[in-house]
This record gives sequence, structure tokens and C-alpha cells, in this order.
Amino acid sequence: MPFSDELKNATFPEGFAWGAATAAYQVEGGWNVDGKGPSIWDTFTHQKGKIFQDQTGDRACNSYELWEEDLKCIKQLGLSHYRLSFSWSRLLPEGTACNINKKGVAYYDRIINDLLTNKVTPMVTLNHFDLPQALEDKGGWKNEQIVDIFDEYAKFCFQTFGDRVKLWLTLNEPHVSANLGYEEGIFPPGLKEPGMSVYQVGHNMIKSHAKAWHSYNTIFRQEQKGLVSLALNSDWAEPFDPSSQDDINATDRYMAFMLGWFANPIFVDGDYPAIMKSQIKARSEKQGFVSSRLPEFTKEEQNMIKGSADFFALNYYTSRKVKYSKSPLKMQSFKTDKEAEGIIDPSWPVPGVAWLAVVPWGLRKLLEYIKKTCNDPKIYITENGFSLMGPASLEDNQRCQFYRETLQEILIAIHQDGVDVRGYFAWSLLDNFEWACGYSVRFGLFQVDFENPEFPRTMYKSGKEYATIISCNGFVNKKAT
Ligand code: GBH
Repeated sequence: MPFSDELKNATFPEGFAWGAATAAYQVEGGWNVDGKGPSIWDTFTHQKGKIFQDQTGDRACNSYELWEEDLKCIKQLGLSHYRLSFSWSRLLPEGTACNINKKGVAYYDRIINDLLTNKVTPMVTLNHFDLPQALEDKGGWKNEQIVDIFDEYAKFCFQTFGDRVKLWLTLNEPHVSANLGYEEGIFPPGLKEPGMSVYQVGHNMIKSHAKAWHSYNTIFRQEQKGLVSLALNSDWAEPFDPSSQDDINATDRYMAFMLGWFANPIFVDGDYPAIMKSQIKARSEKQGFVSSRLPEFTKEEQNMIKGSADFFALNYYTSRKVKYSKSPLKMQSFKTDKEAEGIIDPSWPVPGVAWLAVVPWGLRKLLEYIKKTCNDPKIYITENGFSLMGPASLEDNQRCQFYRETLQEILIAIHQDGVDVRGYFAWSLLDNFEWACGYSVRFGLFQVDFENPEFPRTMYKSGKEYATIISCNGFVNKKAT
């Protein structure tokens, strides 16, 4: 997509949030110090054969001890916003407010206060994949009681930090937690229960989010005046063969099963997308189930869920061409329910991890799709990034180009398509523990030397590139002209 002449001098709107993001388990380390309880990621990475070279987040970037180094990175980039997540089991070692870890509270107090002192606005995710192990032992996200337990945790955080934190995300990427944790088993709790638990977990996550949003809305909003949402990840998808009705329908299902699953209940009508419901119901019935494997919301739940977000938080990484894939009825899984296969176009570069085809224009299309299908919400892009296989060179020219192109697509979305984009968070501030890939995949604006016990951070060229764009609030250096 060429950057048209009319937009040559365009800038981002005033007050646009310029951010970078991290997540607790990926950067903190300090997995068992100062009263922190274990999370499902501690348990999982301590088993053999789960993670690339059996690496763990035990030390990660050691941000638990090196927060000041992270703050220096944030300042060097000139960020206006920083997205971090709280480790639930660092705050509440058993997951419930029966036991509050004061040292955990002090750690996040310090981060929040330092950010505010430096005029950086924090955005906090309450749970980025690292459920307390103590709650997993009681059934975790599969047990409906999690809805009340999560609400208690959320209220504790709003109460403790909400005087200063005004941007909250309840959950990160429920699609990923449910699919990788319960369908594919490559994230904890490592279950492979195809076509069943994935929907139960998604269901409980939606209700958990909505209940916490209502707690904020009724108890804290008036006083604290913040905003609460959840981060949803989605690819952009287009039909493999645009003249095939089968591929067109498959593309609709692909988007419904990825984004609509959560976006439709929360941003549209309190319920799952119609095509998702009909598809899973029909297949379940033919497989001999008495009811659909996709649970149903009661009317009361629908009313609670509908409208339970103050903005749209999007994590975008990649795009797919979608083909209809007919699946035998006897095969029961999320994938076969979807009957759609996502393919990477051979012309799209894949510089790092295999799933990440770089398609900056897909973001523009996805933003327009969200505008259209989700009632034109305010949108924060809460994650977007470019991976390299590590250790990566500091001269990451491809990543520089990626940030330029992506931010130009966002400018077009704002000025040409009228999408209400309020901010952008690069994933990630630092090279960090990239889940199942361990430290083999690098997403940082700063390189971290994991071999050196001091974990030094060094800015990549792309960090400089991003800092320049931030300082110009776009691509034109107003000071120079
Ligand atoms: C985000 O998920 C996460 O929020 C963040 O923590 C993470 O570091 C970042 O992406 C980069 O990965 O392994 O082939 O089954 C992005 C959505 C969903 C994309 C899972 C990769 C795994 C595909 N991710 N998907 S595969």
C-alpha cells in the first residue's frame, strides 16, 4: 500500500498514546522470591520437553530487580505509555485475597509511581497467561468459580492501584489461552481436550472479564475515572480464492472463530457470532451430543456481557489467506469446527518465528473491519511487533522498515478510513521469554544479553527508528522544517 501524497504531512492525532508492552512472566524473573506464589507457567516450564531447550522464565530479563534499567529504556524511546502486566501470584500467592503479598504490592507501586513521575501513563493487564497455580489446582479457567475469584482479584487491583492506573486490561488474548492451553496443549495447563474445554474456558473468561468490568463500573469508575477492556488478538483474513464462495464463507468463519468469539459478545450483542453457534451446534448434534459443545449464555449473562468494555484493545501480528477445509464429522476439534484453513501467501516475508508473516496492510484492513463490525469503538493497538531469530543483530533494518510501514498504515486508517485509533504499543520493549519458543525468538526494541548475568539492555536500530517517529508524532520532522 503506497503512502499517498495527501498523507505525506499527516501526523498522529494529538494525545496519541505511544507505547511499548511487556508481560510479567516474560520479563520479571524472580519466580519464587519475596513471597511470590507459583503460576501455571512456573509449573509448566519446570517440566521437561515443554519449552525450547527446556528454558524457563525463572530469571527472564530479571526485571524484578532491574526495573530501573527498563525505565531507562522507556525514557530513551520517549514513550508516553507503557503496558505491563501484574503477576497475579506475586500479588496474591494463592490467587485469593486471603493472602496479600506486601512485597508484590510494593514492586508494582514502585513501577507505577516511577512511570507517573516520568510522565509515562501505565496500562496494566491483570492477567497475561500466568494464572496462579493454586487456582489451577482448583480447576483453573475450566471451573466456573473462576469468575468470582477473578473479580475479587480485579477489585483488589482497582482498590490498590486504581488511584494511579487509569487504563486497565482484564485478560490478554483469551483466544490464545483457550486454544494453546486446552486444545493444543502447548501452553499450560497443557491439556489436549479438542473441541470441548476450549469453549468452556472461553466462556468463563468472557464472564470473568464482564464481571470485573461491572465491578469497576459500579464501585470505582466515578472516583477513579479510568477505562477497562481486554486485549483481543486477531489475524486479518482474506479468501484464498476470492471467486470461491466456499473460501469466502470460510473466511467469515475464520474471523468469527478468532475475533468474533470474544468481540461479538462484548462489543455487539452479548452473544457468540451466529455462524459460530450454528456451525458448532450442527456438528455437535451430528456427533451425538445432546447440546452444542459451545456453551450458551443466559439472557441475564448476555445483558451483563454486552457493552462491557470502554475501548477496543487489539493485538495484531499477521494475516492469512483462507481456504475452505472440509472436515470429517467424526473429527471433533476447534479447527474442524471452523472448517477453514489459514495459509501464508508465499510473497509475505517470514523473517523470524514461523507463524509471523509480515503484512502491515492487514492491520489497516482489520482496523476497518473492527470499526464496521464492533460499533466504531476507540481502538488501542495494544500489541504489534516483528520477530527475529535470536540472538539478532542490532542493525535490524527489516524491523525498522516494518515499524515505518505499519505506522503509515495506521495513519491511513485514521485519516482516510476514519478509524478511531487512540494509541499504539510495540511488542516488545525488550527481548524476552517468548513462551514455547523460550529465548530463541526476539521481539524487543532493546536487545537483552541473556548470557550476561547483568542482562544488559542495548537499543536496536529499530528502537531509534521508533523513538524518531514518536518525537515527530509521525514522519515529518516539524522542528527541522
Ligand atoms: C502475543 O500473542 C502475546 O500476547 C505475547 O505475550 C507474545 O510474546 C507475542 O504475541 C509474540 O508471540 O505456535 O504456531 O501454534 C500473539 C498471538 C497466538 C501468535 C499464538 C502465535 C502461536 C501459533 N499468538 N500463536 S503456533
